Amino acid sequence: MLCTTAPSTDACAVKPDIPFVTQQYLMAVGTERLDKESVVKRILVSVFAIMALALTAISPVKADMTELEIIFVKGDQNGDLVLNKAEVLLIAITQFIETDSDRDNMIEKQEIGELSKDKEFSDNDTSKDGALSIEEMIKEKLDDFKTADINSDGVLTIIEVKTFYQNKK
Ligand SMILES: [Ca+2]
Ligand SMILES: [Ca+2]
Ligand SMILES: [Ca+2]
Repeated sequence: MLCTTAPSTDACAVKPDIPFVTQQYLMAVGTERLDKESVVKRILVSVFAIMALALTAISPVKADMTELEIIFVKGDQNGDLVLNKAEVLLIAITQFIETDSDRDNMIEKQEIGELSKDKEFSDNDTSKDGALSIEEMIKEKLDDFKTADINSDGVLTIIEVKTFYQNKK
């Protein structure tokens, strides 16, 4: 078909554009494929990063990880890189059981040694009987959780945990 009308009309404007549109379509498909590949790559990279982090946590060589980071990674049961309330309480209860060597469900001063001189221990001991019960500890941890959760989204990031402990010092 010959373009006898002005180039701005449909017949003349669209027809020469077909190869260009096809080209664009192919480019778009190509780009989409690339995007999918890079998404897969990104997922793989983050999986490896998490695995490396987890391996560092259980390895006897602590590498550059602080004790806080190790507790964080170990405590992150579902591996979403944040700690929810249940995960924080599980860490706290596990620590409590490990510390309570005489199994009377109380942390006495002799069970934590030097730490009993810590302000945190006397603070936590709300009944002031010189020992810390599991209830006192859970209450304290839930209060801590609220304070540490700066953006109040119900989970703690490593940054929120670090900030909390830095402020506590
Ligand atoms: Ca988690
Ligand atoms: Ca005890
Ligand atoms: Ca948060």
